[in-house]
Amino acid sequence: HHHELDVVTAKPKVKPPPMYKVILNNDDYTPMDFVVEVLQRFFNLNVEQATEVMLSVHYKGKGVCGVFTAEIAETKVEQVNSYARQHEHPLLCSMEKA
Ligand code: TYC
Repeated sequence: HHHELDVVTAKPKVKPPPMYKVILNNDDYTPMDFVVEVLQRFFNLNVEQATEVMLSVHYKGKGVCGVFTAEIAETKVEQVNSYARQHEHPLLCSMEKA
């Protein structure tokens, strides 16, 4: 329990935190312009970037909005799903380990 005193020879063992991809899932009903707005609002994408991600989701089934630490990713997922439900769209945001 005196490892903390080994200030000179101990190598810095700082590991990066686990990262999570925040995912948008495609559906048949959410309007494309709403998805673009969500991507701009919650992921700070410009309209061109947001349109690119939206179309990728539309054609491939899902797409990555961004990569974040666990707490930030969880908050994004909650905010997007809450916002979509408030607007009565079925848009689903989820996360998976990067
Ligand atoms: N597929 C939807 C449509 O045709 C658009 C859409 C894109 C929905 C991305 C969800 O995450 C999504 N209106």
